[in-house]
Amino acid sequence: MPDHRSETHAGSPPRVSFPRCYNAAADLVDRHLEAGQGDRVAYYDASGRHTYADLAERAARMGNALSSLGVEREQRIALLLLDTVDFPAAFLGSLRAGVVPVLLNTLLTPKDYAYMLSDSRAALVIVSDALLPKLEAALAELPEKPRVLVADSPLGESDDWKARAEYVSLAEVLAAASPHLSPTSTTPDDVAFWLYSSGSTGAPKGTVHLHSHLMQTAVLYAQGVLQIRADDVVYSAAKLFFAYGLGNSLTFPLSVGASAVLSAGRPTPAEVARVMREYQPSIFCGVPTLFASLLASPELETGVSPKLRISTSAGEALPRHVGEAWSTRFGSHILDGIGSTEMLHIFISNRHDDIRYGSSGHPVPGYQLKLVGDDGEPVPRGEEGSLWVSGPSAAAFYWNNREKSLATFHGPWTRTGDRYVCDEDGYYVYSGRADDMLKVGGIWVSPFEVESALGEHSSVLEAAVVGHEDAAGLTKPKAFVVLKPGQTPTEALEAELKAFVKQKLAPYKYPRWIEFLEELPKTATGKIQRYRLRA
Ligand code: 3UK
Repeated sequence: MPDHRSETHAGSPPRVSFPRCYNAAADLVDRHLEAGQGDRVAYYDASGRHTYADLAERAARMGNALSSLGVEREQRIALLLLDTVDFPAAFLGSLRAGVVPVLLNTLLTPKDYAYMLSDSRAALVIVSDALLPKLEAALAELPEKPRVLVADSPLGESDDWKARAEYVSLAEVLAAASPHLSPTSTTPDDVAFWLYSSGSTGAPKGTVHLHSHLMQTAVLYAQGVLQIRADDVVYSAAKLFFAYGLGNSLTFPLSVGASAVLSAGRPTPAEVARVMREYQPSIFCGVPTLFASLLASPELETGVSPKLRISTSAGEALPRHVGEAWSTRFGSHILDGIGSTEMLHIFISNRHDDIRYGSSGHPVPGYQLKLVGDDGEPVPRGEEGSLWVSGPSAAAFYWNNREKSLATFHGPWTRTGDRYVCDEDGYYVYSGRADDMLKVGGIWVSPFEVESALGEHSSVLEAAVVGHEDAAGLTKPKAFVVLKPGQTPTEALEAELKAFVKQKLAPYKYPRWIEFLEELPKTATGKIQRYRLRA
């Protein structure tokens, strides 16, 4: 497999070039074997360590097993898998065979899976044993049932499925398959995999990505900005089914021959601390809620991972105080960056030597941005606008959804639905979703800004702000607040929080009502469901 060249000419963005015949799975794995690096560790998981040579063999067996089960090139299969080495093997084996894996979020409901399986027309599902009951409930709703391959996982509670004729054991088909498989002669533009992206309205959209997109994100973001190296050990608390986790735990480490740690369980503070202690990762990837809860819990003591050199945060904006507290406590920084399922990974990010907490940083070289006003014209520097992004990893389209495709993908440009300000120094500062903005007294208020202000109060764990009608029918901010353990909601605290926000922000932005909750309603990927709070 020819090597990639990322060429940088002064003033022009880096370009990654691909040969006409290109298979991403072969590119990510075979080059390390060809370079005599087959003995290096690609993955650590509960079953042990897995070298690049092992991974190559598993992926080849997987591709052959799919063919033996009648799955053909360009057909879709669904992966409903926890983070174990079976996930990269299934993903890479599919791509190698030209089969298109559809990555399913493991936290969804049977109803969601029924929709995604019928929308994608997946010919086969590879499911972790622990998730089989949810899949079964989904399959009950489908007129045409896909084949089901079941993978053993550390979370599997029973082996009862092994006695059922309709289920095939993944371990058994892999053992029976040949360990050699030449990569299918795909092109950089061939469809490689799908991810489902859920919006605030409508059904989730199958977001179609191409073979070239993986290496684009690896070269532009991971190598260019994150500066991942062969001696790194990556631990991403964000799982592989999420575009963020797929890059962190698969594309990025494999692109340079580094190692990744996979953990099948929920990333609780205790679990994160265990992995940190046991594997000493040099790169840790999380989401803001996790960084905040790690800081608030006693599990993760200072010095737990002496090799940690950098962490990344994405999914939602990292509050400034969280980044600062983390840096102080652990002596290494968090790089906040914004990415999306549509763009596959991060396209605006902070840098090792240039971190401004409270901002997403600068565009990742290779991506172009524009901030436009309501008239569709670029806004002046310092003014808020809708963010559009252009770059070589943008999804081709949404499957089976012409209307949403047209609304999001405009030639080379992708509409993010986010509102941003580019400040005097060129830092991009997130100011909320286009669809969550509030007009208060005729002036825009970003709920996010109010949430960050509340988050800076020492009693507050997290907060969500939505628009709420007052007696006059006018929209004003309302806050839902989750207090830190040990704090009690009182009227005095409510008054204190209001005064706190008034003093931090323009006074009209303060929440007129505060409701205390045990937890915020969130999507399976951890985003606050403001529509549920509005209801
Ligand atoms: C929001 C952020 C502020 C923003 C993702 C990294 O989150 C990812 O993908 P999704 O499709 O959501 C995309 C939307 O999430 N967002 C993400 N990161 C930030 N807002 N600051 C951030 N740092 O609204 C964006 O449009 O779930 C993140 C890599 C790959 C991803 N898919």
